This record gives sequence, C-alpha cells and structure tokens, in this order.
Amino acid sequence: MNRESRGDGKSQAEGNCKEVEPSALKLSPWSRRKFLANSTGLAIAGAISGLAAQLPASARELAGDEDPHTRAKSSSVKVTSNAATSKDSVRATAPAKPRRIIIDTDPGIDDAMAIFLALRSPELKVEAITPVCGNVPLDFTLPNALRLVEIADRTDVPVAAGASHPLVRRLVTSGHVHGANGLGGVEFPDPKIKPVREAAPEIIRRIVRENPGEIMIVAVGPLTNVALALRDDPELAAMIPQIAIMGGSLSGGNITPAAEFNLYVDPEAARIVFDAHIPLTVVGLDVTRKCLLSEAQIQQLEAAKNPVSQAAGKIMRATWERMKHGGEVTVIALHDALTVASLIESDVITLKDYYVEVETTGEWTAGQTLGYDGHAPVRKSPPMDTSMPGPSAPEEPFKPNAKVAVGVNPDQFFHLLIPRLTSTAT
Ligand SMILES: [Ca+2]
Repeated sequence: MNRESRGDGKSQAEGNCKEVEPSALKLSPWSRRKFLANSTGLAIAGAISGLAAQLPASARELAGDEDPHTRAKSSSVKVTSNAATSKDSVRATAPAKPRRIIIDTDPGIDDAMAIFLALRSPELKVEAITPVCGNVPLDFTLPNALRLVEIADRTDVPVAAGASHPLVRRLVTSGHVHGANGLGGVEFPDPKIKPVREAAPEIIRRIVRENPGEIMIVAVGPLTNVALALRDDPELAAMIPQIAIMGGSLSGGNITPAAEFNLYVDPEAARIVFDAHIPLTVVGLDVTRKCLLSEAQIQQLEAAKNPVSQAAGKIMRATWERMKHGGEVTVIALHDALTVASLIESDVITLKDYYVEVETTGEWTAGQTLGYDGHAPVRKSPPMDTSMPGPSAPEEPFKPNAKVAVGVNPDQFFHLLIPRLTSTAT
C-alpha cells in the first residue's frame, strides 16, 4: 500500500517485471484473451458481473458455519504487553488453534511490517505468501518476500510468484513511497531461498481446495492473484471462509482523489473479488490513515536486537528520512499491518455492513469504492439517451457484501505491533 503516492505510470514493458510462467496464468474457462476482448466500456462490468453469477454461495453459507467476523472476535486475544514482552508471554496468548492464512502482498514497506507481524503472531499460521506486482514490479516484490521470510527465520513458509501485471491495465507502481526496491531503498542481501514451483493462483487454489473452509486470504496488495485464482476455479469461492482486504476508501483516495492505490492498480481484479460472494473484511484508508508510525516507535524498533526488529527499523528509518528530506509531510501509515492486526485483535477496528461497488469504467475514478450503507437502493448511473427504447436506470435492493472498517484504535494497534516485532520471541 502506498501513502499519498505518485503513480509513475511504469508499464510492464517499461519495468523489469519477470513474466510468470504462462501456465501460472492459465485462464480457463474465462481466458485473458476473452477478458481483453471485453475490456472496453461497460463490457468489463458486464463480463465481471457474469462471473459472479457463476459463483456458488459462500463456504459459510454452505457449511452453516458461524460468521467469520464473529469468529474473529471470539478468538481474539488481547495483548497489552510492551517492548519487553517475553517469549513466554507472547506464546501464552496463543489460541489453541491458530487461524490459517495466505498472505497476498506487494512488499512494500507496510507489507513488510504486516508479514513480520503475521510471522511472529502465534494466533496466525501463515500457509503461504503470494507476492504480486503493485508497489513495485514483481521483480522486486518476489525477492522482497523471500528476504522477509529469511529475516524472520521462517523459510518453512512457501513463497509463490504471482502476477507481473494487472488483468487488463498497465502496471502503475509506487516506488516514490516505498523506495525503488520496495523496502525503503534499504539493501538487504539477496535471498538464498527460491520461490516454489507453483504460481500464486495455483498455490492459492491447491491450499484452499485441500482445506475447504479453513484458509483465510489476507490480501494487502492489488487483487490480481486472488482474482486469477477465483477466475480459474469458480468453485473456489465457496471454500474460502473470509478475505481480509487492505484497500479502498469511503473518504477519498490516495493515488487519485477517488481511488486507493491497491484498487486503482487493478480495479477489474477487485471487482471480481468483491462480486465473488465471499465474506469480506475491508480495511481501507478510512482507518489506516489514522495508524501513523512515530519516530519514537522507529527508535523502539531500532533498539531491539532481533533481526526482524532491526530490519523493520531500517526500512522505517529510511522511509522516514527520505520523506523528511524530500520536503514531504513525514507520515508513515501502516495500512497492511493494521489489516493483519485486525485478525489478531478484532476489536482494534470497528466494522459496519456495506454494499461496496468498485468503479471500473470511470475515466478519472477507476478503482473508487462506493459504499452503500443501506439507506438507499443500489443505483447505477442513468443509461445514455440513444433515442432508442431502453431500460430505466438499474436499481437493486441493498444487500451487504462486505464488512468495512469505519473505526480504529491506533494505540491498541501499536501496542500489539511494536512488542510483537521487538520481542525476542520467534
Ligand atoms: Ca501492500
């Protein structure tokens, strides 16, 4: 995720993205070519809406399972420890059965903090990490993810290469915020480990299919990988109990006045995910903008001597200094880490039911999220007057498709995050 970022307009061809194996992006039965053929005007909306109609009801509905949001609440563990939190005290907070998650990510400075938090939280079991292009091209996000699991001494977690470009658009990156290498410009050694052979959509499909109803997806980058997995395998939606998304905003964007960065980069992918009838938790700019890292907290990270805290301190210090000397307002919002934190302590955010639509056809507003809160029917723009008989403005009854974060407790967030990273616990 970026902060008040500047898209540099770098295309896939211009960037040094590595192409994912063609088999990784196999788009059957809904091929990329078919998508491209429909990629103008309202055809996109129609095609994507058609996909939603193919998808079955959610895993929760089929299984009669409890509301995943309620489950998150009941399984949350309050941690109010400070930087001196001991290994034992961290482990003592672990629930009997950790939540199993796949992290889809574009590291990314706040992605790094999110991944570190997840890997050091006993309440979560990270089944895989699936980098996607976004903040920087895949040629950086993939090795960055490998570096992060090495730093955290968690090379047991598979890392699978994802998409090197959005579904139908040129890649726009945010190196301006995240540094040209995605980690604030800090040079870490090249990773020794390699990504697994499976591509991101494949590993998502396999792990979810092997564990139906068990695997939650935490998507903190553009939603390309998740959309590809759903598009390849429409039955998959019924097997995913919840997706936690960092993205969107009901109060203005950060890369355009309308759009938040992750949804701006690949609005068509976001539309697929929002239309998939999967329980969604959406942690957007409305709350993440309020979770701002202070210099004192960077110093806490720097003071702790474990490799994770040292790496986090370096990344955040480099970002802080670059903003300070670049004449910008020195503000680092930890968007992605808040999203992970909400899985550990659900009451760090307050959720509200919304029907969220993603704008895909706007000339200036692509990626905008429109949230209906139930006070009005869902209403599309009026049809064009072509002097031909046609339908009236489409209108649908309100039905929520997401729980959107509308409140946050930043102090609680940082009281969770900083000790988890500075602790000697592993
Ligand atoms: Ca991100």
